Amino acid sequence: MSAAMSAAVSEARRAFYRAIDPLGLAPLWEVLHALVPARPASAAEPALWRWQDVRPEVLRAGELIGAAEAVRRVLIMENPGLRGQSSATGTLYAGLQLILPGEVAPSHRHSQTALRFVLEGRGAYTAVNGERHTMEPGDFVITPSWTWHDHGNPGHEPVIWLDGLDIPLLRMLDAGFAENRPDAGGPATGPTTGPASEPERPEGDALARYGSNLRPYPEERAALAAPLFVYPYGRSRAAVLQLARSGPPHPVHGYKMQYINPTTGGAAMRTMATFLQLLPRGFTGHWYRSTDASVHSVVEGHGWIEIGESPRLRRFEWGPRDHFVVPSWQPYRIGSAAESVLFSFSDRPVHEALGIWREALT
Ligand code: GTQ
Repeated sequence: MSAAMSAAVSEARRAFYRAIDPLGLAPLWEVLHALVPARPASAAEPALWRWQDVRPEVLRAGELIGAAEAVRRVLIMENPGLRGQSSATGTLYAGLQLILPGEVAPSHRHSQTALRFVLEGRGAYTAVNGERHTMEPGDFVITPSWTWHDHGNPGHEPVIWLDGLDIPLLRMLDAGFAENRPDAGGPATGPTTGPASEPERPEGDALARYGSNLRPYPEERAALAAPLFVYPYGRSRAAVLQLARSGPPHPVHGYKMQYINPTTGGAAMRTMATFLQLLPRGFTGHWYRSTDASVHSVVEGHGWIEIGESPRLRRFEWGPRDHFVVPSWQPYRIGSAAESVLFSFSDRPVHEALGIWREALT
């Protein structure tokens, strides 16, 4: 085709697009390659939030707004490729929540599922459907979809934890519902004692019922989608440490374990998978990629991660309480300078439920 002919064709096509636009029609052929890409091309970017940079700002937020006024006093970790969307990845939200001594974050519930991973401080609790758990660093706590929950700090130190939620996913599905607890005072019929919910069961109840390799007999209908909502760090850490003594590391993942729902054996939550991973000192992982995007929280140790392909290869050095994101399908390899423990969460259960999860060594 001559240049003059192709100019005439493209002008005719543009006129056609303008003509069909008012009818709510658009030509597929202009966007097909982006709609049905050869491989995922995530708008999310590899990203790192250094604890030494973000911690002072989280504490500063505590001087500017109270937990009750904020409802949840959180600094959102926004992916640089998704600014303004409150998203760490295309489907996942991550934030750093602060609760100061004497504060209460009032009871509410929402269809989004939440996870907490405690970063710093002791003595604060999360209450889920009437049971409190007093949190220690490294504890992993679940708030299943549509369960009442509040947070409080009757202790003496500021407590900071990582919030992970499926907020962007539910936004994509237009499936977000939320409500505040009307009296926030415990059982619907019980006395009102202020904004903190009144415990209905003693602490440790869920752990005894579902977290001890036992289940209640005769079988009782689990009250929650995630009957075990607390995974104390001491136990999880001991498991990965023991694993590291009994065989060689996996070439990609080191010693990695997945938190499970003990009544199903599957992921601890319906939309988010959670992992605890030990890397022995001097470990260098094999290059790897998978379709689930993940958020990582360093618990102990020091190391590095390389994400992406040249010329856009990124390298982050990480240490305790640093956070980083690995977007979908970006190749990465992870290594350690010292024995390290990392917590992570991803949208993998959604991929698996839809039959679209993929992984590859690269
Ligand atoms: O604790 O319920 O970081 O609803 C964002 C939304 C925390 C929570 C967040 C929430 C919560």
